[in-house]
Amino acid sequence: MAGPRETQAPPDAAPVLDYEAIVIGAGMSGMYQLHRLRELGMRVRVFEAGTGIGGTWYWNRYPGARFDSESYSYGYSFSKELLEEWNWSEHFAGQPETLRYLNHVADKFDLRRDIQFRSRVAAATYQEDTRSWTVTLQDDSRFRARFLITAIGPLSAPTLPRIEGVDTFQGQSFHTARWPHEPVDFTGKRVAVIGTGATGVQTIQTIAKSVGRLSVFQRTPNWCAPLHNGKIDAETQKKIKSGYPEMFRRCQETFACFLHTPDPRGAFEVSDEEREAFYEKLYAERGFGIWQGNFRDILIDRKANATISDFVARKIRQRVKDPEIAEKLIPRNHGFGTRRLPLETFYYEAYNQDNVELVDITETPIQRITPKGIKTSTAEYEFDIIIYATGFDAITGSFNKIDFRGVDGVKLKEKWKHGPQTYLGVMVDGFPNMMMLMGPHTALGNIPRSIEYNVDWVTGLIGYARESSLTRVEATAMGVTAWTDHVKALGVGLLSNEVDSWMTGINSNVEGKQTRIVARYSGSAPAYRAKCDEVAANRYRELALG
Ligand code: NA7
Repeated sequence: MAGPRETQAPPDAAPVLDYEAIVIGAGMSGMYQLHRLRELGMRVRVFEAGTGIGGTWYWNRYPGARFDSESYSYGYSFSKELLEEWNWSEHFAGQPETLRYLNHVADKFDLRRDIQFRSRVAAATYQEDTRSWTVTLQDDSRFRARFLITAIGPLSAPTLPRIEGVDTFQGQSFHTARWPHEPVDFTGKRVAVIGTGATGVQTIQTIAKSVGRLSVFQRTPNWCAPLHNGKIDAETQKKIKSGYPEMFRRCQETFACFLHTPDPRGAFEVSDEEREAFYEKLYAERGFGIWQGNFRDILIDRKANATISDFVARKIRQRVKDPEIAEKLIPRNHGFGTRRLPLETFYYEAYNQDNVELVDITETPIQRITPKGIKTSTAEYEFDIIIYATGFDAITGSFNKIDFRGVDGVKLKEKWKHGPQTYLGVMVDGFPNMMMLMGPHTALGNIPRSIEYNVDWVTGLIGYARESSLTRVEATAMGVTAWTDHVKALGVGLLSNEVDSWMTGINSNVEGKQTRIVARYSGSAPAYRAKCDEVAANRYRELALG
């Protein structure tokens, strides 16, 4: 790689740009953005910290990592040929298969030639005189482009617990999102898992059989429901292929782009027997149906929510043999589905194994990590491996790791110190020519569906700017205030916004992330798209264009 350099704009001339656009990150959004901008004939560079493409699916190699959305609803939809030639082997593909898929996409569209790997972006600074962004990598090399697109992911800044002694452990220890590329041998090992979110659940259920002894350190139990994964046979494969147009159309219509859509009935509009039968049916079905396809009011009405929470609590009691352990696995401080629902495969049964123990750290807090293991208030445990499934500094964390500076050197971190402020979740006033993919205040849901929409919208805006010889596109302060207020208003009344989780911006391991914020757009994806479409149809009049 070239050493430090800075391209200076010759006086009275157009600035010398290294690229027309720089994209930060080569995950699913960065890859697709590159493809679309190339279609416009643009010179684009993608900077990626990892050694390969794939983002989330590159970093999260922990045992059992897999989709919770149906594989076929998760892949890219933009290429018919790609849809025809790729066969998903399971309804919910594991991480290795997903990474193979993304590498196949990168090969097919020849993406790697414009991606620079092992290149972590440290800073990005806007220059008004040249209406361009200078991106500085960690090795201090610099590149200038007119447009800057962040594709840095909402869940990509892993956090370790703030527990004394984390660095002193002498065995192997891994954060799930920084899993080694080489296989980890669990055979006969004494293993600790800290954290019982979606990641912890997948890890625990997967390694429980092969480890010598597994101790799960649980602070807050989560409501989980069965994934019901299975292989896709040849006949189903055919149906999936022929049904793609209809399936993607359906994803466009549902609230959060999943295949599942809420039942129009309220939980109390049916008899007790009907409700119970409906819950049984959902519990036996694949995927997120029990969360996204449940009665329309379970995520907004406490009493409705209590009915499904009670149902799932009974399931946990049936599945876990030791009643004391079962009670510990039942959440008390939040209702079903008000945090991201982990989907599981014999997770609860793992606790029936003799080699698996549950340590409730609300009763016996962890005091420190020791060179040999973990010390709680009542016991000292020795381990060969400690796995931190402790989650991410979500949504804004990946932004805070880069020193973004807009007009007059204003820091994005400073601007967002009381929570993110955005226009459509894509732009920020004072940060011209910068667009965010899967940033705060966008519709997340079934993420690739949202990614494709966001990327297409950003591509439309950049295409319009180029056609119209615009060199500066910026959200207005008024637009940002209006959108931020709108996003906040949408969150009112949702039970999920009254619960601590990454979705409400809480992370006990990060300074300043102890107060709930509204960082997610919680309206419907169709409503989100309608607003963005309207802005585009009105030739981006809501933006400051120049
Ligand atoms: P999550 O869902 O944020 O879960 C993190 C887990 O780690 C959760 O159980 C936390 O308990 C626990 N945790 C975090 N810090 C600590 C400390 N210091 N001590 C003990 N336990 C701790 O992250 P995931 O990676 O599972 O999932 C993130 C998303 O990725 C997921 O929703 C999917 O969309 C994909 P807590 O609940 O805070 O008490």
